[in-house]
Amino acid sequence: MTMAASLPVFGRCSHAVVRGIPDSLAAEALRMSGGEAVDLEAARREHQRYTRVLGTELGLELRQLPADPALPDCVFVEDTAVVCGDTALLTRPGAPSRRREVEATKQVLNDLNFNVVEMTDEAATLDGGDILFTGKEFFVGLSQRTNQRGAEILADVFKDYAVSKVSVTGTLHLKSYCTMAGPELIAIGSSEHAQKALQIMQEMSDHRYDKLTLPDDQAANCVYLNIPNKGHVLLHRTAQEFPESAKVFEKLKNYTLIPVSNTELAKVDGGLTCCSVLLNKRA
Ligand code: M3B
Repeated sequence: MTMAASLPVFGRCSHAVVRGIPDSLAAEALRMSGGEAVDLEAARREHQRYTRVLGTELGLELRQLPADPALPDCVFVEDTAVVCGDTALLTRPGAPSRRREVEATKQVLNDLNFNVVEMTDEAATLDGGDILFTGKEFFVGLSQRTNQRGAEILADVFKDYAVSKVSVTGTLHLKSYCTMAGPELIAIGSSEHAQKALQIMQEMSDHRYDKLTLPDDQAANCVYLNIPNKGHVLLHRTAQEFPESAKVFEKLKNYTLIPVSNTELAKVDGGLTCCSVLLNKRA
């Protein structure tokens, strides 16, 4: 008997890589603009809940990397790798102070037997927060952190997929105002910058996506997973943080919705996707 190779299920994951929050985050993490001080204890509480949701509630196998005080932004592991199928592209983060964050991610991805590719070109920069994988194609945000050369390398590595570039304005990363909220469903913020980016992505794409418009750009950064026996699962920002956006999420049918607050890391431009690298190691 022959069996058809099964198509990958969008959002299916077996493992999550997370990393601790160093004390140095409070004073030294990069931020777009000054503002309120980070309450480290509250940040760690929120991060612990995020980690428990992925590990305990959703059953993903966790790889928890220790915080490195020399790397104030190290909790934002998403920026260090782009993983699709069995291939992991280690990034060259746009901020020089973040380059060494990649080392710990490299080790864990090697341990998990991914086909690990490094971005060695010194002209290239790329942060994972600028990479939107829709299941059908990649969009790469050209931003303060990700450049043309970085985008070209990503396109070379993931040859099976179309890769389109979109300018990121008004914020740090492409995923600061859009993520996937389900298969073929793009969560998008309401700001002019976000709407413009969506319009460009739609024009460049051969696919049609549905959209979930959130009143708040920050709320458009959510984490979609497809969990066996649970189906569609979405981690999204809480009603306390973004009441109007929470109402939009609450209207989704056939979803397990998991509100996760992220008030502290948001002060240093971090969202929900930033704090994990999601992997699928099939048996
Ligand atoms: C944020 C890094 C902040 C550094 C993530 C994606 C969008 C809202 N201080 N990194 N990947 N950004 O998040």
